[in-house]
Amino acid sequence: MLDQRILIKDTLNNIDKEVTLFGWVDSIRDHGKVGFIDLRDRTGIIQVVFYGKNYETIKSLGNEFVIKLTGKVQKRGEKQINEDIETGTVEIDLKEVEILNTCKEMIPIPVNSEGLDIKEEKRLKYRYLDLRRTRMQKIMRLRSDLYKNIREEFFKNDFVEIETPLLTKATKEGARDFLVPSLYDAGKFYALPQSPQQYKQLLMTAGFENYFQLAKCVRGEDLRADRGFEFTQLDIEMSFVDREDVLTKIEAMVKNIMNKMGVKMKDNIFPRIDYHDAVAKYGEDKFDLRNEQEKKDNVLAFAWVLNTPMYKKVDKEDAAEVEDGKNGWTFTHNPFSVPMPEHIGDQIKGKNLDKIISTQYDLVCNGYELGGGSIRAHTRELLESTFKNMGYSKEEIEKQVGHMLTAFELGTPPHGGIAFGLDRWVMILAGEKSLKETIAFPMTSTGKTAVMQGPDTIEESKLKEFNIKIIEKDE
Ligand code: AMO
Repeated sequence: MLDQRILIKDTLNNIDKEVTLFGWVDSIRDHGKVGFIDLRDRTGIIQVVFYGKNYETIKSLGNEFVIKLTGKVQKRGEKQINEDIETGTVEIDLKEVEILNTCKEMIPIPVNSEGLDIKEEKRLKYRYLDLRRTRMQKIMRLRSDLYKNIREEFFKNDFVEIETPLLTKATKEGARDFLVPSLYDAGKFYALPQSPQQYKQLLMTAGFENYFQLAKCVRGEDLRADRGFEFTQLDIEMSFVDREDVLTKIEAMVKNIMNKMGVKMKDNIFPRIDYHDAVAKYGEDKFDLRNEQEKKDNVLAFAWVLNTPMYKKVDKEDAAEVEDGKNGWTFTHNPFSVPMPEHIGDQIKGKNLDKIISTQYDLVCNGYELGGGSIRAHTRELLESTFKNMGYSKEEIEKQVGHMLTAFELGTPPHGGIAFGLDRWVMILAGEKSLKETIAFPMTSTGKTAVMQGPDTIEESKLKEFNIKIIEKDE
């Protein structure tokens, strides 16, 4: 099949030649003796003209039929040129057409529009159709391009890509866990990773020094336009670095990736803003530094937010925080962070918790928190002190992070890292307002999976296998 095929974009190099094209019927305009089919493939759209030939087949065609056709590529007359499509200077004089598959007349959602006015439920139920639209095709390809450029940049800088488990134990990132019952250890549960935080630190213990991963993360937190249960991080960790090393190195790599993708950035050097100044000036620790024109041009304005407090008072409304902070104090970002060197004394003594400043750095872009990270605890004393400061007993610390403490006593180098939200990054690059526009099969706003309608009930026999009993939920 494929050896006969040329792509629509290549018709321009085949003028006056007979070609074979495969694709979908984007639209048909039938004027009786003469008519037009707009044919679409992954590279574009082309106009096909028919003059009565093959009329029986053409009459039975509908939008989104899958067809194979042959015909001659011919130049259009001056007046017929269509500036809106790349192949607008040519058209195909149809010779033969073959139907490879049909499409029901009442297609559930139109695919030749932007799609933003269609109900979310419908778009996600028929996501495979929704993804056919040009806008979604562009975003998915943009995402793929970002991944490619990230990988190239990290490999160039001597990083190694390593995968970490999906079925694991609870990881503390401040949200609630998604649990998976064990089939082989009845009554026990795996937790899906909120991030690969602990594993990436253990990879530093393991001596890899420069690690990255495009990692799936899962968190039970309130859904918002820029937050999903499931998302992807560009996760990074490096050994023998301090805060300045990470900021310098990561900033250079982010700029290289953006430059390669032809993205305009507001600043050559990303501004660094103190957390307290940001909150005083913008009301929160994320902000948009662009002016109106830069917003129209989709310029990216990156900025670092530094010197965030290490601890905060527990928000009693937040179930995860209540669980994490036993004595009313909890971590602001990550319990594995360390304070700035001048605050380590207070940290170890458990003094002035409200004044301890963390090594945490966040990278803000166009009003969103794009990434965050820190220098980590790499000794038993440092990690234990954080948990002690949140009111944990020795036994509780051991149960929570005993495995990390063990590793820290076996030659763990000083290290630090960062993670970026890749869905958010694509969303910003594409100028979209919702993460869902950047994910092939996202969940609905109420947490239902696209197309397949999960979560689902399971049969009684399966429950038995897992040793699980469903009880009525207390209101
Ligand atoms: P943090 O929790 O800040 O850090 O996450 C890093 C980045 O991941 C993105 N992100 C999300 N994107 C979509 N939906 C969500 N629910 C969601 N939650 C987070 C954001 C955020 O900036 N382990 C640390 C990183 C580190 O310290 O190295 C962590 O996960 O863009």
